[in-house]
Amino acid sequence: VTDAATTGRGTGVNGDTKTLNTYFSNGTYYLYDTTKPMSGGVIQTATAQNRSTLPGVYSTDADNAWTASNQRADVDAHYYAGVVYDYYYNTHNRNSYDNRGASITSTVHYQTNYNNAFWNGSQMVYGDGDGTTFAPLSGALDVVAHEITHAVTERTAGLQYQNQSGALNESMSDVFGYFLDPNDWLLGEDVYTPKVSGDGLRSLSNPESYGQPSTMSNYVNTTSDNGGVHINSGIPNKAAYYTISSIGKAQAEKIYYRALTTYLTPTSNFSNAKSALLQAASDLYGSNSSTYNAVKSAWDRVGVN
Ligand code: ASN
Ligand code: ZN
Ligand code: CA
Repeated sequence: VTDAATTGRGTGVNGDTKTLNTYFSNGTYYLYDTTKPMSGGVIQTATAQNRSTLPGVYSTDADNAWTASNQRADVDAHYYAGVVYDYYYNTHNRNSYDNRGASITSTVHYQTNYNNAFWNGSQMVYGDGDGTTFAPLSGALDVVAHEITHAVTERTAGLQYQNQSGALNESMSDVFGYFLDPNDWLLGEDVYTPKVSGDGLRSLSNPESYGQPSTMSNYVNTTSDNGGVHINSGIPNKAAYYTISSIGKAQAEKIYYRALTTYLTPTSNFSNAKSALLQAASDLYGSNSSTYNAVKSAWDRVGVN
């Protein structure tokens, strides 16, 4: 009878305080958000307790003040999942990754010193990092947006995770990471090398600074990393940088979302992505618009025909 949606507060990975949508049941508080218009779906956050079993156990707290040091990763995974849900709902009228209000589950404290995060086809998973290469990875909004966008891509374009379609899959996650966190062109700067300031995992504006190509002439043919999906993503990422710099985020995010959900397919390559984005730009702004021409110019500049 005392079960209720509640509002708590917590401390994030980088020491910031945020308000949390929580739930009170049987004398305990949960990172369990029932406030979204998900028709039964929830945003819920669990801990793997430094083991590998997923989803692990619910993150709980006795007094709804989530301020312990080992709760920081839980706080940010939960809070940023809500931010990303709200972005897709408010900006793109999309209700969760499946557009049917599916619950969004996150697990933090995966394994020990784990320097990565991923979408496993059912949920988000975040390592704590080793403290040198990474801080707990849920502490970066762009990382959370990157991983949840993998779920959106899986349920829409379905871009196969290899070679050019895989690099496009990666790029879409980075580009939506930017749309959620547009203060810089870096991905993951809030959790990458916590002892070094000013760097990130990748850069949309300067892919070369993190070892990625930004033109087709430097495309990397490799069998590692599923055919270089985290390498050649630099090429579509640079095209996105040129596009956004030219037309602004508000138009670019509409074009990218429409291309991802309407025109891209599992086997799309870079040339197909250029066509998909141009078709989306034409639909939204006209084929004689400066917006359309900016998208074309962006892909021309990275050498995609
Ligand atoms: N963090 C990586 C990514 O989302 C995990 C992976 O390689 N799939 O791309
Ligand atoms: Zn990814
Ligand atoms: Ca960023």
